[in-house]
Amino acid sequence: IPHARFVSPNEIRRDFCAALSSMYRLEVPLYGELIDLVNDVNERVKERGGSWETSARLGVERHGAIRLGRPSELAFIARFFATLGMYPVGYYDLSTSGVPVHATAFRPISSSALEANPFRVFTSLLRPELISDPMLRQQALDILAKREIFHPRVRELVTMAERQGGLGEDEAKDLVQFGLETFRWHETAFVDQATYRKLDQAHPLVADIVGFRGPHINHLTPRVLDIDTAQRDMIRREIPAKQIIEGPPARQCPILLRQTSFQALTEAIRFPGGEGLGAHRARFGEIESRGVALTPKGHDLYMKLMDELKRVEAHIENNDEHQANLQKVFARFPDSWKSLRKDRLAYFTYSLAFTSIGPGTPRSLEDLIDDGIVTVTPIVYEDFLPASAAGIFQSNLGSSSGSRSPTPEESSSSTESSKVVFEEALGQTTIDYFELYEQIQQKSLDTVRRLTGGVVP
Ligand code: OOG
Ligand code: NI
Repeated sequence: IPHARFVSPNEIRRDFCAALSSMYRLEVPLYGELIDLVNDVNERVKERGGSWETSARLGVERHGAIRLGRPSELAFIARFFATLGMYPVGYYDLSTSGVPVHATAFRPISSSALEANPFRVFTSLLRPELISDPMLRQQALDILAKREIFHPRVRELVTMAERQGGLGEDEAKDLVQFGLETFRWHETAFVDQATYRKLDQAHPLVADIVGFRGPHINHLTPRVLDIDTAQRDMIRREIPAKQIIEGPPARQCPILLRQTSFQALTEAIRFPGGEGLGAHRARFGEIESRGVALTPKGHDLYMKLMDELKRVEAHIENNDEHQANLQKVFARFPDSWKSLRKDRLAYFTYSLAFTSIGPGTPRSLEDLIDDGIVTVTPIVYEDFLPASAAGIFQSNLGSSSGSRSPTPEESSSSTESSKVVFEEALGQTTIDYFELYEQIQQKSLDTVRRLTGGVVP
């Protein structure tokens, strides 16, 4: 039991997320516009009573993304996020899509922490071995070795939190305030103009990571209840939206994650020593709608149908056509909560609708559900989709040139071995999200079983 004088990690996370949102609103005014648009759509959806999921967390729910350069930066940010109750879930290898990074998502993991505030940060780490020019690779490593992305007070507070098991009120406030520094935008590059150009030619992402003194937050995504309407609203308001909504189609029973974004802004940057102006594209806006978490079996079906879609359409720019194609292909993915549950394609929690059930109660779980005694609730997908992430990266970066994708041999064996490298940098293993959903489902079943006297199989 944590000491009473400590602020709960849920509270620190909530405060940090709110502070980050305020900072980003000032940095990127278009983000504020997007938030207004999303709130507007969510209100309309709630009015027509048409959402499967309307929990209190909706209005404050955000995910962000940062890109780190050095293994030691990843190791420390893991400790920082732990003080906010966020842990590394999932491993995403983006090199298979030609993006020279791999990643995890820091997020809360228990149902109660997710309900308190589900803030997540998609955190990438540069893979310098994918910079093909060895001279430039070495130069990038030398530059990264010289930077310090954390405020000294943050280092102090994280160490203190680990030692004493938490932070007091003033310390938690400082952690939020000085923690923001790592996520802040710097208009002045960390490198001279010629170096910036070389890094940018290798890959725009390399310039974004190595060229600056910190891993500025590059987007902060709210959750929207009707992403198709939101996409149309973006276009109507002349927000430069990405063409295609990534992920599965609209459904009666939404699955996984659908995302769209507005393209990265071209921002003026300066170089040290007043060397003149440059332009950089990093920061963008994104919105997402979340559905039910799928089991490995459900994920496999999802991947299979997405592969089939690729055969139907090679490259598509028209979202209406794309959505129509998706609808056709996904007709084979069951679209009722009952079938998703019975086919074990998705995860659910089970709870008792009444505090006690009388004698003569039906005995099977299915009977209890049919009689309304046990309530079934879909578990929200809290994670990311590598293919969508790659699509978002690419739509914001233009084409890559000097960085290379792994060769096929590297690729097949590389995801497992690069995961080991990533986890070594992280200082811990990443958590398997299927296991988390499975545990949440199982725990709820155990409780129902206990409350019904163990009659439920
Ligand atoms: C991260 C992109 C991944 C998502 O929602 O899939 C992501 C990045 O561009 O750094 O945020
Ligand atoms: Ni995102």
